[in-house]
Formats: sequence, C-alpha cells, structure tokens
Amino acid sequence: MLEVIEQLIKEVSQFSAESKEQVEQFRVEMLGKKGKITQLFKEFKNVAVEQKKEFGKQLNILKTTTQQQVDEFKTRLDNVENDGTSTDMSLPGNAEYAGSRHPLSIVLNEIVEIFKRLGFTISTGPEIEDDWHVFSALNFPEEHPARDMQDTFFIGNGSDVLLRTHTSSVQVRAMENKKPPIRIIMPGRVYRNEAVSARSHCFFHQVEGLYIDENVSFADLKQTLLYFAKEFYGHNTKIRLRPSYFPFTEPSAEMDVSCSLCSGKGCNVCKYTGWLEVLGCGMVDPNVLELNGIDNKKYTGFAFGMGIERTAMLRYGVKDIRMFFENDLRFLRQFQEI
Ligand code: 2U9
Repeated sequence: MLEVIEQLIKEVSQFSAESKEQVEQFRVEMLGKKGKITQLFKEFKNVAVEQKKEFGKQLNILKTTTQQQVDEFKTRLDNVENDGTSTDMSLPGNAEYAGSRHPLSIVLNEIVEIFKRLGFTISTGPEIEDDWHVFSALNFPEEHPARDMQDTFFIGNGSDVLLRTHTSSVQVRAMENKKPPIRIIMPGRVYRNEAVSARSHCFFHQVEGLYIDENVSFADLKQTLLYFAKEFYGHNTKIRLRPSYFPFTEPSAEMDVSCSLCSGKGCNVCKYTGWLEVLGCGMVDPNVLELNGIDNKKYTGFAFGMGIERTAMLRYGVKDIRMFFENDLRFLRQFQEI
C-alpha cells in the first residue's frame, strides 16, 4: 500500500496541465469524492497499527503535493489567460490608425464631384505622350518655350516621346474619338522640368475641363466657373476674370476668387489684394478645334485648368508643396476624416 502512495506522489509531482479543464480533471481524479486519495484515506482504518504512522505521513504528503499542484497550475493558467493570449472583453480597445485620404485626393474628389453635378464626365489618358497630343494639336508654335528641354521631360534624345506637361493631351485624344457635344473633366499628374522648391515641383496634379457644343459662349464659361467657385470656396464667394494668354484658348483669362479668410478685406494670404488666383480658362481657340477635326463654324467651346496642389495649399494653409509628396504621417494624419 505504501508503494502505491509513493508511486502516486511521483506521478503527482510530475503532473503538468495546459488548460484549466485538465487541472480540474486531475483534482477530481485525486481529491474528488471517489478520487484516489479519498479512497486511500478511507482505507486508513484497515492499515496495520505499526504501519499507520508511516502510512498517514505519506498520505498527507500525497494530499498536500496534489493540492499544491492544483493551486500552482490554476494560478499559472490564470496568468496566461490574462497576458493577452485570450481576450478580456471588458478591456478598452486599442485605437488603430485606419489611414486617411491624401489631401490631394480630398481636394481632387471634391472638384470632380462639383463638375459631375454639371454633367461633366471624367476622362483619363497616358502620362507618357507625344509632341502632337501635348503641343502641336493645342496650337503651340514651333518655337514655344514650353517645348524646350528646360521645361519638358523628353524620353530619349531628340525624341518625340515626352512626359505630358498638362492634361490637355487627354482632351485632344477625346476629340479624336468623340463628336460634340463634349463635356469632360480630366484629373491627372503632369510633369515639368523645374527646380524643386517650396512653391514648385517637377510633377504635380491638374484638373482641366472642356465643353464643346453649338452656341457655347463666354457667358457659359463664366456661369460654370461661378457655380464651381461658390460650391468649392463657399456660397458668398465672388469671382473676377483677368485677361491672360494661353496658346490653346482665345480669349484667355485667369480667374480670381474673393479671399475667404478676410472676405475680400485684405490679409497676408491674399497679399492684401482681397483676391486669390485659382485657375486659368478661356474659349477654345478655333485653330485648336480645326486641328482636331471639329467644325469651328458650327461649334465653340470653353476650357479651364487648375493645379490641385495650389488649390490644396490655399485650402489647408500648406506653405511647402513638397509636404504632399513626403508621406510624413505627422502631416497626412491631420487630414483624417473623423
Ligand atoms: C483643349 C483646349 C483648351 C485647358 C486650360 C488652363 C487654361 C490653365 C493652368 C492652371 C494652373 C495649368 O496647373 S496649371 O499650371 N491651366 O490655366 N488650362 S485653359 O485648356 C484647353 C485644354 C484642352 C483642347
């Protein structure tokens, strides 16, 4: 009988459990009503008197060791469950950064949505272009400085292949495939061979729009842009058009909006003029229509273009264009929509 107890002490000392269920099973098997140790205690009365002392001692060692093992494994498994390997539903959740839309995308999407409401559809095209789609079809004279290596990235020496300097090339492609009425808006990345600084970059983003139909007038251009300005810059916004020049539009203009920060009174953002220059526009030059196979006796059109970085810098007060391309999370997280 003593050997049985000694054997059990050995087994109990080597006991190990990986779950609380195993510990409970072990406890019942040993210390439960019908457990091995309980049975041994019941048999105590049948033990010979001279063995009782030693039997009692070993039996107590067995019972204490078993109880210690049960307690030890229960505590150990409690700790494992609380160290994150199982879920405590009462703990507050860890806030995860879900990412946010890039400020250029926020501004671009808003502009595009406004023109979609006016019936414009989105058109896109390649960033790697040829001279025809970027310059010749848009009425750029042979000697125009924009065609120079200093202003345009050419791919290969003396090559006809280049990185588009504006998204107007997309409109040229649209005119190849569609007959008027054409009412499209082109968002996209453009490239210019310029030194990178706080104010300019060698690539940036534009949205251009083109509307060609019968009887499209300068008044249509003005009303379309006034609607855009009120939607994007606020309903009290005023606009003014100043004469300008672009090879592809005639007449051409630059549009200013009243400064929303000082309501036109003058502040350091609008350089005390009360106005902010936001886009270029004009009536499509009849030469451009003709170059692109559109009857310029029957059709007229207007076009406009704006830089997304400049628009976003004005809206968010960003002072350095390079911030948009550095992917610094401290900058980007400020645009998180809550
Ligand atoms: C076709 C005919 C005309 C697009 C136009 C502008 C005026 C303009 C600049 C704004 C700031 C470019 O990003 S920027 O540097 N753009 O001022 N763009 S009219 O005119 C077109 C386009 C296509 C067939």
